[in-house]
Amino acid sequence: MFTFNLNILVMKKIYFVLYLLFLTLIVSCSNSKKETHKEISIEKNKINDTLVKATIVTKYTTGEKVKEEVQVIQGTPGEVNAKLDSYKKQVLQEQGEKAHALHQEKQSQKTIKKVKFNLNPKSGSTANGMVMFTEEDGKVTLEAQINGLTPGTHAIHVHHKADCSSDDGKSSGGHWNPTFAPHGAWGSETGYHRGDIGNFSADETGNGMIIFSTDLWCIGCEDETKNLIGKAIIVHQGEDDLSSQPSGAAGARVSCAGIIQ
Ligand SMILES: [Cu+2]
Ligand SMILES: [Zn+2]
Repeated sequence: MFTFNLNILVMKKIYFVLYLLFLTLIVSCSNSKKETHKEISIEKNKINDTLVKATIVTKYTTGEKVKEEVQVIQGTPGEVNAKLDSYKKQVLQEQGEKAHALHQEKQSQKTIKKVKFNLNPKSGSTANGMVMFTEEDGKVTLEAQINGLTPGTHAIHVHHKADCSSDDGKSSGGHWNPTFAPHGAWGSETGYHRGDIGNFSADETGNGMIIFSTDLWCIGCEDETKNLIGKAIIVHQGEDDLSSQPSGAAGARVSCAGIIQ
């Protein structure tokens, strides 16, 4: 009965062409078969504004050639609506999945470098702990946890050589200073060593920690003014006064770790 009604009505065809903007995404991520866009033409019954036919044209470029895929959805108004809706949902879902996959790919391309090692007691101390360097997006973050210290302020630096063999830690050399700057507070206008991390404090139980980030370091890169590998971390008994040359008068070296991969 309903089909009959549709046939006798004077139908005016209205075509809508929907350019789905998000489809440009496909162009950027598919390989040889490139989908340029989709066009959806909708034929409507003028009187009660219901859908009777929908035509989906998908255009592809394969090299120089442009190809079309035509899909016609026909049926009772309810059927066309339902099919078109589910088709739109499917397209949206596919786009979402593609965008997600692209995002995941980018994420996995981002490399995070990490080195982690133990700090060992020196100069007759009990100071030990863990040091971790993480490089991400051109920035290196140092996280150090030190236990067995005397309560109060302690200096921590990057020293020249990954050699903790001597009992006093002096085998690690002086402060790492690839730019031949004076010793100082990190960021100081008058200059500072690339190893001048500074000070941190240990609580009354002798535990301390420090987190420090900079883009002036790297883990294993070519630039020797930035590369931490082959250097050492030294924790001192005393505080770095951030001015005394050549190393801030921080006293004995109580813990040492070689920065190796
Ligand atoms: Cu030092
Ligand atoms: Zn220094």
